[in-house]
Amino acid sequence: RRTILLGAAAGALAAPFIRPRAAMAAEFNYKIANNQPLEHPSNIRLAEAVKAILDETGGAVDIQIFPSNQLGADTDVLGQLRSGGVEFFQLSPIILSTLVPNASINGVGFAFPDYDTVWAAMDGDLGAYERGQIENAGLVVMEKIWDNGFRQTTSSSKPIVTPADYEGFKIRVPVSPLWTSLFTAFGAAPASINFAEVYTALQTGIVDGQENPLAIMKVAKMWEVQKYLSMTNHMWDGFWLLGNRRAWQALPENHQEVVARHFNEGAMNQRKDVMELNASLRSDLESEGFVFNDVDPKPFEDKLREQGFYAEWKKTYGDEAWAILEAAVGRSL
Ligand code: X2X
Repeated sequence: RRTILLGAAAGALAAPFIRPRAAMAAEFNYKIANNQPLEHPSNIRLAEAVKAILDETGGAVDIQIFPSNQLGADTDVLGQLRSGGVEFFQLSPIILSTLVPNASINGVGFAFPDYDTVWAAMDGDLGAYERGQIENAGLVVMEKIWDNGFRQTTSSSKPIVTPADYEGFKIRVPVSPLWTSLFTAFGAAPASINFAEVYTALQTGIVDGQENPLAIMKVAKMWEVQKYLSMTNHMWDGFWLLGNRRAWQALPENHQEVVARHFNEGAMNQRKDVMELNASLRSDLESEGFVFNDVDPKPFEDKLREQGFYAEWKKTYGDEAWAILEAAVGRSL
């Protein structure tokens, strides 16, 4: 059995996910990294998937999970994925846009009204479009995207009720031009900070707020450093499961099939887990101390339009991509 080195503190360095070792040395020892704590459904389903892959390949493909940014901040791990230092990586398409510009198109502000529309789009033409862009950039991507969720806004000082509440608001955003642009359009002061540093940034007051889906608020214990949780639902975000192309091509076809099948099954199960969690997360987070408020998205979308946000991003993504987005959400933006 592997030595257990699980660090108690978030950010513990290179602590491997605990899992019994294959009876025989594996032919392919691969790593998969992500930014989420072990308790997040992503890592629970990933643990199942890598175990099934190990079993079904007769011990040939042994993939170790490195959660919680143990291999580095997201933008660093993206570099490791490209060089082959890490073989697999789960990453938000919006952060991935630092390498694949049009991958972030699902993150356009207020584009998606609900999850049904999200899954039809991401399992349909919009997802296929993003995967095509990702493959053109030299990376491998699994077919099914994992859920991060609809993003909500937290603050240490005040609830966000109207767009004016964002004015001058110091908010952490993940590293991506789309996020910076969105909050700049609201007159906020966005700071690009990798997830690995968010808790500390909030604790030390470098920023007043941040935005994330409820499941992340829970596993990252955001109530310890934030007070108000405003249901802004300003974008939907997921995690593509990416692969290094050389590492992928080194796998025989029958192993590729097993790996892809279990990763995609993991995504489908993780979506259900997050959905079930969503039903209880609000009351759960309220009992942890968060003060919730609901938000009417209409004035926020109007403000973005007035600021030229949609026109600017239509130009950036191009007419073809924009048409796929509008078809996916069933309206013009
Ligand atoms: O960095 C974030 O806020 C997170 C966890 O939601 C993403 O991966 C985009």
